[in-house]
Amino acid sequence: MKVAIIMGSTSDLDIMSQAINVLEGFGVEVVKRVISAHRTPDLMCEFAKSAKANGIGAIIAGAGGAAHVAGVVAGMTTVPVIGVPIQTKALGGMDSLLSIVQMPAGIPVATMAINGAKNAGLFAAQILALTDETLAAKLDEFRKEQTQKVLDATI
Ligand code: RP5
Repeated sequence: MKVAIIMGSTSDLDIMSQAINVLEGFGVEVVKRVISAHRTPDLMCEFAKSAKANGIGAIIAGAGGAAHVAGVVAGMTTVPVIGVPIQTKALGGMDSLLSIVQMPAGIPVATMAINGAKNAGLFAAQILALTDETLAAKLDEFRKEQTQKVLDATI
């Protein structure tokens, strides 16, 4: 299974590349697209409706401001959608967070922290790992190394 990482603008790439790096580091195939709910609504619909048939196991959607792409995509597919609110200059990303997190009952989006793209990548990997033992082993190893780094830390 693949993970799709979509974002509202190329200006989101700096943050969203953290999700790309995590997933590609685990050897997960990543489909990357700029898709805007407002600027390319037809593309967004086409992408969401074909995601499952295209072998996408999780969708990570990053956007800032009036960040609607995660929620609208979630309304058109049962592939799990993970939303990443991107920090904004005007409102610090609270606008993005509130645009993504408060979904109506029935259409869930797993909302990460503001700029939380790394955790989005890890969360998508954990979803795929439920049916992929090799990936699950890589995640276990990642956790062990992370724990060891804390244990080894000196101050
Ligand atoms: C959103 O507006 C994008 O996701 C981006 O975070 C923000 C600004 O977009 P640009 O004006 O940089 O294209 O749609």
